[in-house]
Amino acid sequence: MPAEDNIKIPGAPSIEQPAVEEPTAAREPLPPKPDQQGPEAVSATGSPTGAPANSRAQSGQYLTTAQGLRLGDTDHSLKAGPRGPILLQDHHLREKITHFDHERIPERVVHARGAGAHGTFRSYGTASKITRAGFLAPDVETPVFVRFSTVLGSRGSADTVRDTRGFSTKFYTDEGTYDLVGNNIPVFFIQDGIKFPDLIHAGKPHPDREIPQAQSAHDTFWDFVSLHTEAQAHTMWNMSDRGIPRSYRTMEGFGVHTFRLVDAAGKTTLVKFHWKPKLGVHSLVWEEAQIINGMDPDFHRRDLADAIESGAYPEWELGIQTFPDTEDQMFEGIDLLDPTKFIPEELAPVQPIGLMTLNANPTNYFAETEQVAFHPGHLVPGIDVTNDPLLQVRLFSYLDTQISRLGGPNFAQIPINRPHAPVNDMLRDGMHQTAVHGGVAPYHPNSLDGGCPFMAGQDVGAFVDVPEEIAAGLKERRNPASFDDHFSQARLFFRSLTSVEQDHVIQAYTFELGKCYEAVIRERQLVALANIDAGLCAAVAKGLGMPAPTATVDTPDVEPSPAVSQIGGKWPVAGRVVGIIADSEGDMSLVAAARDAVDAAGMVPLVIAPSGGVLEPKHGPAVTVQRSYLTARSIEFDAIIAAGGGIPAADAIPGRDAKAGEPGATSDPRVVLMVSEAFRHGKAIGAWGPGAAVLDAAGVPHDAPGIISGEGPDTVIPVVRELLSAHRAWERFPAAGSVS
Ligand code: HDE
Repeated sequence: MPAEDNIKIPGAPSIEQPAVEEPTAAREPLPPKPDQQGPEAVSATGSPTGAPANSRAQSGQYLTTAQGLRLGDTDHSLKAGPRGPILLQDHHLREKITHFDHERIPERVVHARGAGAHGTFRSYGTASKITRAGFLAPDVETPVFVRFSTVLGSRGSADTVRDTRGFSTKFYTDEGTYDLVGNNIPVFFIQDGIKFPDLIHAGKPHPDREIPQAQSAHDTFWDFVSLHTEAQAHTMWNMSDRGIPRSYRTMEGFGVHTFRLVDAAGKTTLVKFHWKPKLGVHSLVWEEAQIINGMDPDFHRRDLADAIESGAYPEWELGIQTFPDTEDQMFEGIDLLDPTKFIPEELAPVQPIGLMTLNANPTNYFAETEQVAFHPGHLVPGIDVTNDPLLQVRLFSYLDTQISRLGGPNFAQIPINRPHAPVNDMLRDGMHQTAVHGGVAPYHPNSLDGGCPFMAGQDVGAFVDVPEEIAAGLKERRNPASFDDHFSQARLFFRSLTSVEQDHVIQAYTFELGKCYEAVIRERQLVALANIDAGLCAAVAKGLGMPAPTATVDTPDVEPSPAVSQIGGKWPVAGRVVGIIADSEGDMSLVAAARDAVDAAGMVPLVIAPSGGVLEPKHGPAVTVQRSYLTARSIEFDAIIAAGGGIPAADAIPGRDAKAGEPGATSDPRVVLMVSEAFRHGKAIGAWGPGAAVLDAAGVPHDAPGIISGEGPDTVIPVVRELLSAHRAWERFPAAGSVS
């Protein structure tokens, strides 16, 4: 290192600096013992995960204690005779039980429920004009770890609740770790971080009974957001389909706050970060989401892991909206420091700057997804923060929370948190210290360790805080006047949606408020809705059986932003799940052809039959069954093909005109339920042969939108694929007729 970059103490004699190796570099932990060397790690389904060989899979020849002592018995405690008491001297028993007793760590106070994946980020280089961040230079590839999450629920709660989703990305760059800790919604409930405990206490289960779990449909949440009206815009996004994503793979991500990019000359640009999923932005419908919570609470976690394992790697483009770093930090009348506001893409287009691909599942949930520690203050040269008062509080909170969650200040040494850039800090000791630091002078300035480590200049990659001029005023607890408008962005979002999406919003408010016991809370929230949109208010009030109030504030009119709508466009169908209902009566060569065609289109075919095993047909080849009528439910499938589903002829009473489920019915009631749910949820449904009768039994008109009844897979599968690229048959949903 150049000596001139070294310590400078005014008035002190300069210290001659010999070129020495840095003695304080942390020593790597000792390598695992030969017995602990695991084979290549494999996932639960048997495929390699790509985890390192020393991932400590259970592979050694003999079981040992934590001290490496080989064990002859781990099933019986050491007792005074076979019926006698257990002896305190049983070291193995004590070690085993003590370790077990301490297996749990505190879950995250928010975002406790999550799923993670490894991947890479490749920069297009388009941002390098405005930032000196090395990982944003052209064609640089950076390893990443991403954790998606819900906010309100406990670690074991269900995935498809109505909630905001976290979208956190750790970029392991050569210049230090950069964390982009965002959400799937571009605005936030509060403008100042000091309100965060209030917001979360209101959203979490009631403190007396600890219910409801992972829900906003309860009195305390609506009490808070109806009183604290700056929360209305974010609440509106949560009540839209954004609150119930189809998959983590089909979510947008947003940095929410305005950040600052800095180029090599120190010139700054304000930016907002966006993640755009290559598969498009798609959601569940509310009834579907509720059924999933019971049928498969791990729906999103499973979807992400299955897609990665099958090679359908999810991808997102990272993009930025850029704004001049002006003195007032306003853009088109919107305060860039107000995190309850977003900037419509029509006003500031999102410019792509790189592509992220998630291509490996974690090897161990606890070690990686649970122990990963994100922090908006993990910055790299070229990216800096702004004075957004929500971001400012986050800069304190994330480091602080890890100290209780991960048991001390050394969490950066946990493998998933270790930077890929060389670390040469002067942090020492503390709980869970695993580094063996050399040297005698972990302080600065020093002469004993040769003065090392030296201070870097910007030319060798030092982080330089932007020397921002602050227009100081009074020291006071007050917001700027530009934070006062609480309703215009909720109006902007609602009026930008299509009529079908608006109907979903109306249904969501009506459901959530319908779960509130206190009439005064429902009344107060209806006033907030009146301030947002009179038609929305009237429709929700009607559903609640309450009078619609009039507006209390004069909300400014806004230009809609069609970019926020999820409807329209065609998207890749990779990884979409197609259920094929079959039974031994049908022509199995058509079922096999359908399965192969779905597979060839990059989708996942699952054959559903009366029982598991292999379907031995009357016609055609035997086909392996993936789901039985007992284990299948419509929610698992993005589209359904009915190629069977009848009750075996022997069980039906010929000629009897019976309703589904009654003796003599010709379709299994579980299949009828599956098809009628898929119909209600706007899913593509194809049918041929005996499957056509299932449509009749489910009351599905053959000519309804999104229904294709044909001769076999050749005519049906291409149409189903085309329908799936639009996600749902939107024409089947009612539109919000009563909205202004
Ligand atoms: Fe967080 N948030 N947050 N948050 N947040 C945490 O940090 C907090 C906010 C977000 O996958 C905690 O490590 C405060 C906005 C995500 O591990 C905690 C405030 C946004 C995650 C915390 C906010 C987020 C967290 C809990 C108001 C979107 C999951 C565990 C000032 C831009 C990270 C942890 C993961 C997690 C505090 C507001 C996103 C307690 C005080 C705004 C995605 O530190």
